[in-house]
Amino acid sequence: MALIETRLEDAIGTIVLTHARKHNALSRELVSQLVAALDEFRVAGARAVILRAMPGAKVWSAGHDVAELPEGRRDPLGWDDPLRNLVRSIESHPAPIIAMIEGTVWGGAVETILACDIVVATPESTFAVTPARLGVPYNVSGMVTFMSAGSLRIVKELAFTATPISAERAERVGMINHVVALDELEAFCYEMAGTIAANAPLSVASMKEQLRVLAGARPVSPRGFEKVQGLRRLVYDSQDYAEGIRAFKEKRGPRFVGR
Ligand code: LCV
Repeated sequence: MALIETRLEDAIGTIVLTHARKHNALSRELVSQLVAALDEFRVAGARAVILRAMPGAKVWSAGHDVAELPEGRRDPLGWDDPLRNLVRSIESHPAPIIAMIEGTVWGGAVETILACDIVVATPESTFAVTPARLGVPYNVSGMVTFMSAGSLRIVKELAFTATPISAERAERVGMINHVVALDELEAFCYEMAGTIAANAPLSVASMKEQLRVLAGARPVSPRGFEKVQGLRRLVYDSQDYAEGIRAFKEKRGPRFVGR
């Protein structure tokens, strides 16, 4: 079943998330379709890509498909997790990707749009970083994505509170590029995409990759990485992690006990 729509016009690729029934949850299937679409755009020589939900979407994406998260004793965000594959595909795509946002954005979908190169959102849009609400130990490269998009203080507030922030606040703190009224959003994004597409694609692609390499360069020692992985394992082996996943599935608030 198609969970996205794609088109390529004047070297501008468009991907529309169309799985509204599940609020575009980033399932393995949806992610595989997104990654395939980006591959097709790369082969076709797209010079800019717009990633959006369907017009009128109340939820842009509800984030990782919680039903596909392990219920414990396994890293929920390991290397081959769909969300990790999606973020890497976005970051390594040669053309700039503009995330065109209307509606609410949750969890791994916030990381997904922050991995995009430019984020343009309506004033009504919100962004919630939710691992703490689910009891999930977010992963190291995901934390780097957040740290590349906002100051450490802002990332801490988003991660520790797990509450949505407005597009206006996200723009004010530099996490997103523009806040644009809904009736101007599409024209604004396609005009920017056209400007990018008219520039030298090799220059743009090399600068995108340079910025990825430099932004992702973090001095973490093997011992430091192993310590972080050990801390994350304590979380995904915990009762609280199992409780967070179970509470979501049972549509109730979680009761965390700190073990
Ligand atoms: C699977 C879903 C989802 C969903 N997965 O509609 O960043 S981390 O670490 O947290 C990472 C692991 C991650 O990204 O986790 C997911 C984080 N996302 C969230 O916490 C948002 C969860 N969703 C919601 O809070 C609500 O669905 C919102 C507020 C987005 C929309 O609420 P609304 O009342 O409009 P429903 O909740 O009724 O959702 C409609 C259907 O989509 C499913 C949900 O289970 C329901 O399916 P059923 O009708 O089969 O029950 N759904 C929503 N989000 N992330 N499935």
